[in-house]
Amino acid sequence: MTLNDLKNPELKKWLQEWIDLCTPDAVHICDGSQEEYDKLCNMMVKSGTFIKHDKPRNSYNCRSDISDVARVEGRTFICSRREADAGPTNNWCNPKEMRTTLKGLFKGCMQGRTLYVIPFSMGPVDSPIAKYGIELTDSPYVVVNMAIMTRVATEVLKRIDKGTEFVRCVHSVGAPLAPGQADVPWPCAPMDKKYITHFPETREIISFGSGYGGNALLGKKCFALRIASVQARDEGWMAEHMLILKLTNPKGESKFIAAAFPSACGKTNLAMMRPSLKGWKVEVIGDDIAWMQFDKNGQLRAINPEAGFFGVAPGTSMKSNPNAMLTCNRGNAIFTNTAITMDGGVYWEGMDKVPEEAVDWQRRPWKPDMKDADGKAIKAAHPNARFTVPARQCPVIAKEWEDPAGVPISAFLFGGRRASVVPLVNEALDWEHGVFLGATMASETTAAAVGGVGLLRFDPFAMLPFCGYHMGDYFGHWLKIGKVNGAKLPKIYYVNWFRKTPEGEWLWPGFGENSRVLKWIFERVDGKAEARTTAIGNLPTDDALDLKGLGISEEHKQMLLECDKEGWLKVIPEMKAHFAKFGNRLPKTLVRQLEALEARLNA
Ligand code: GTP
Ligand code: SPV
Ligand code: MN
Repeated sequence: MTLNDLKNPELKKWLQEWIDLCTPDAVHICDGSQEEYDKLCNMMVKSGTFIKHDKPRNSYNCRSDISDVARVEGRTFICSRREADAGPTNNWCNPKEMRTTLKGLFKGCMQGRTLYVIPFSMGPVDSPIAKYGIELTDSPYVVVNMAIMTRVATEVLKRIDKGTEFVRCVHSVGAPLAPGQADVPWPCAPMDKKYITHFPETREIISFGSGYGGNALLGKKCFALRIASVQARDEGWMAEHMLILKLTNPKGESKFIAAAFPSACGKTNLAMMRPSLKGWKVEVIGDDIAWMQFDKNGQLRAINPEAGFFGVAPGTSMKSNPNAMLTCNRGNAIFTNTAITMDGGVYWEGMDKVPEEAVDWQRRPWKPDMKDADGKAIKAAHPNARFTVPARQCPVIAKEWEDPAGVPISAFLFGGRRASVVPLVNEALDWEHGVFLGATMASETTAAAVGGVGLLRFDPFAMLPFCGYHMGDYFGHWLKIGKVNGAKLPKIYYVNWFRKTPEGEWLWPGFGENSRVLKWIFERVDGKAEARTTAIGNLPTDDALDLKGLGISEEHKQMLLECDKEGWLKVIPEMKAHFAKFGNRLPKTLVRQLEALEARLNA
């Protein structure tokens, strides 16, 4: 398709305005074909952006600029008309002011580059839960990643041209090329010129200056969470930072579970885990985002709006996450900021075999024993190095993963990185208590966003950086979901795989062993497994959790499964301060939940 084939005057006007402002050398409308993908990858090999791997097959390696390695929360803005609608957890900017700033930045920003028009669907093209978008970008890296992560198709553009609504996404790396100026492998703009902006009322995203992950692949966090959360609020559904998995017991009975963990806190790993428990099976529907609606029978159904995995590479191995490794090994992958081995393969920290030599993510020679000036080991891969792979290649992709109707959800899990206080698993007393658990979730920060790592912060529902409106109203939306007439509500659990001993060792082996917790949850949903009610919720009774063969000491088991009253009482003032931020938009129900928790702890 070419620009001349388009008939929709609004669509044409929007495209033309951006073309006129950005002044690219050429415009290319993407069709999502393999041919197009191969052509762009070859072009990037020639330009020095990509290196082709010898293995896995048809895979590429890409190293970003060292200043452009993760999401930039400090440069991310919600430009709602009223400041109060963005709420205390978002950076707000007046939309008029932001548009003026962006106009200045975008003027001529694509000089020397091609503007790609990417028509994409979030979710199976024909699903009633799916939504469409168009991303304009001057980054071929973004085009090929979007081709894996979303469904790019001419059919989508045809439907948009006929009037189907879509989210307008505009992206530039913010690095125009003067005539004759040579390009760099990873063009981007300096930090103070990066802007990841959202206009919730007009369903628009405009992103400038970064080429990395959620800053640039606009279907992901910008659309599928920040804009979609606003659409979900307005239309009565849910857009959540959740994996979706299918859990099957030894009898062959299956349940679907969705789990919200903050960035780099274990969603991809849990979604495709290989259970250590015999006879149990986990299959994946999605590893990062869930869109959910009630069907006419009151059953909550979820789709994965994405089509690929943009997974954290470090820590991924045949031992920790064999199914992610096997997905990558099938080829068609893009590795960003990993190391390259001397025989043309890929390497990152935590992979099974450490090479004697490699080229690190900053293109420097690397050896395992190398230390920096402070004596710290030099990492071969960036801690937020990622693989992009098609979901359909995953050996444990569930057969239902593209079902347009979605899969029925039986349980929600919340979780995060907590070295202390939070037990291995805790069942909410009811929906409202579950919403309280989600609203008071906290987790240690990770390398998925630029900033400090390991700092404890409240991250309600793992949505702190992703909720496109006032978080107090978002809590209210969750409470409202609980009151939908005839709704079959999922049971809610709070899990923590990241407990540590006072000496700093992991208390829980995690990964495939997390199946022991999934088993308990499966059986609780069926009303079978035993629990004891404590001040913080329902915890597994002493023998309800299957810990056979783990070799966990009694002392550690106690730590993992206890209600640490003292620890929780210490957190109460922090929870109060956290809630105070939301002012009068904090639902009273949550205030009552907090008071009730305090009373139970003091009882
Ligand atoms: P995003 O893609 O950023 O949203 O991350 P995610 O939530 O999908 O996290 P992912 O599964 O990629 O895990 C992030 C890091 O945590 C990896 O280095 C994993 O190896 C590690 N990890 C995952 N699950 C566990 C676990 O059960 N225990 C421990 N100790 N580490 C884990
Ligand atoms: C996250 O940070 O939660 C991710 C990676 O899933 S990104 O696409 O960069 O948002
Ligand atoms: Mn994520």
